[in-house]
Order: sequence, then C-alpha cells, then structure tokens
Amino acid sequence: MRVRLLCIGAACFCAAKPTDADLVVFEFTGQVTSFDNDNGLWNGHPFAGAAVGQSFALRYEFESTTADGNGNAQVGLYVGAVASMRVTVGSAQFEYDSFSPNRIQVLNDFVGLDDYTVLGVGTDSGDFLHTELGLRDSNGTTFSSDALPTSLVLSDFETRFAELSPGNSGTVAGGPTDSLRARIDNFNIVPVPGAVVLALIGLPMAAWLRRRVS
Ligand SMILES: [Ca+2]
Ligand SMILES: [Ca+2]
Repeated sequence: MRVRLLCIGAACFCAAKPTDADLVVFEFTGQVTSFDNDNGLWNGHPFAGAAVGQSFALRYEFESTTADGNGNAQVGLYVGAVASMRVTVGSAQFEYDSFSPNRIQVLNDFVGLDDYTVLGVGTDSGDFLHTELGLRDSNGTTFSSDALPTSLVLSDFETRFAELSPGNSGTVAGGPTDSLRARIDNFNIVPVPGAVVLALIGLPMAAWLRRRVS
C-alpha cells in the first residue's frame, strides 16, 4: 500500500512540475499617444484605424527559466523567452502566430541606468508587427542584477512606453517606418490557468498523501 501511494505521489509530483510552472504572463495597459501612417504602411493592417487616445494593451507569456545569453553581468539577454504575445489597440487585436525574433533584455547599472525591454517581431495571419516595450529607470535602483524579473513595479520606471511598427524594416534605420506609440499606465501579472489548476489540485493531494504515508 505504502509503495503504491509513493508511486502515486511521484506521479503527482511529476504532473505538478510541467513547464507551465515556469511561465509568467505580464500585461501592460495604457493609451495611444501617437499614430503615424505617412508612408501608408499601416494600410490593410488590423491597426490601420488606430488613433491617439485609444486604449492600448500588451500581454505576453514568457519562460522565466530562460538562460541569459549575454556574458556581461550588467546585460541579461533572454532570446526566445516570449512564448506568446497579444497586442490590443482600441477594439483591434494582433495575436502573434510566429515570432522571429523575440527577446527580453535586462540592463542593470548599465551606463548608470536600469532598463527592461521586450521585443516581438512576427506575423498574425500574414500581417506583420514589430512591437517593443521599453521601461527605463535612469537612477539605476530598480534591478540589482541582470536576472530575468518575474514581477515588476511600474512606478520604478520613469520612462514607460510601447512602440509598434507595421513594416518589415521595423525600426531599423534607413527604412520607411510608420509607427504607433503608447504610454504604459498599468501593469498586472496574470495567473497562468494551468499552473493555478495544478496548484489547487496538487496541494490538497500532497497533504492527503503525507497523511496516508506517515
Ligand atoms: Ca549577463
Ligand atoms: Ca540597478
């Protein structure tokens, strides 16, 4: 009986330790502050009708255990960390179906500042979007290392923005660029549904097993 319970316990432990447990969902919301379509690059895009004052939301899921790909102790570079990303402008939505590239970059005390940036470049049903989130603390007091943060305090950063571009050139210098810029006003960590369910199932099960085995 005890052996069987231990086997069940081991199975539960394995089931409660999926990669889901390492996923974190960040959501930023704010407002569109500028929209430029001088080159017509937004034409036919889901965000073609964007306008200053509309609501803005950026939500992404990332793998919190992604390894730092930059050996510099002041630079954390987490390439491919973003598992999914959705951008909403007013009632229009862009949900990435492919990413190339995506990354999260953390700067700690780099030229005196702390900085958190997220880049997503890719498509949704053939439409293209270059998304960049930028948070900057010019006092350099927010981060104490270049580790990938799993929570943030928005008020730590005096500069908070998102910038979008519809062209393949993104924000690369020299190419035509139309852009949408939003300021970020709010931040939430969204519970990952799978992890919540597993935690709810896993904790009572573990307690029950402890009682039975002891
Ligand atoms: Ca590093
Ligand atoms: Ca710092």
